[in-house]
Amino acid sequence: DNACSFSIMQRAKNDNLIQVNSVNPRDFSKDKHKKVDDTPYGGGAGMLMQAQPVYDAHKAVCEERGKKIRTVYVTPQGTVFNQQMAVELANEEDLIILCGHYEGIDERVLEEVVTDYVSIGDYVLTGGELPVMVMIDAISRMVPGVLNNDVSAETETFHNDLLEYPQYTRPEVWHEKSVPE
Ligand code: 4GY
Repeated sequence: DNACSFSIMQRAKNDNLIQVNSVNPRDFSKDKHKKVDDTPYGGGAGMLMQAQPVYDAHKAVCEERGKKIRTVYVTPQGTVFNQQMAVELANEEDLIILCGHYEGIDERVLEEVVTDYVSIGDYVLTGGELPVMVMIDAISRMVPGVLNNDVSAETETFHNDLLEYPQYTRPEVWHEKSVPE
């Protein structure tokens, strides 16, 4: 949530256009040391997040909202995220983005709670935190009112896949280069 506390995102929150909350599976651990990870069956490096704390954290959010909530898991194995997906997800009243850590999450809980598997690109990061923040940012700016003029969201979305023309501001001549007609 702190990562979304600047500039456009902060204004969007102040204007009640978006809300960003985080829920920590550790708070749902039944272990006396608040353990949420364990070694993978079949061996291999690292640790996995256990099903129970993730499931209970997810369940708590859905119960608080009184409904099932579309749930995205960010993983390099997912469908590569694009602008159209950002627009579509921005239409959801509520959205859960599940963030993996260590080597990932026990597959059984993913089978039960995840509705969409999304990747932010074909490379591997150390955790799901950055992908989650990328998605929150890209989705939030597509919520009506978040950008100053909702024309600019529209322009960028529909004006041929993201890229605008080169732009110029004052001064009219800089390093002997004039602003084109
Ligand atoms: N790329 N797109 C990505 C990623 C890291 C182990 C699961 C990506 O979405 N996520 O690289 N994630 C892994 C690290 C746990 C997430």
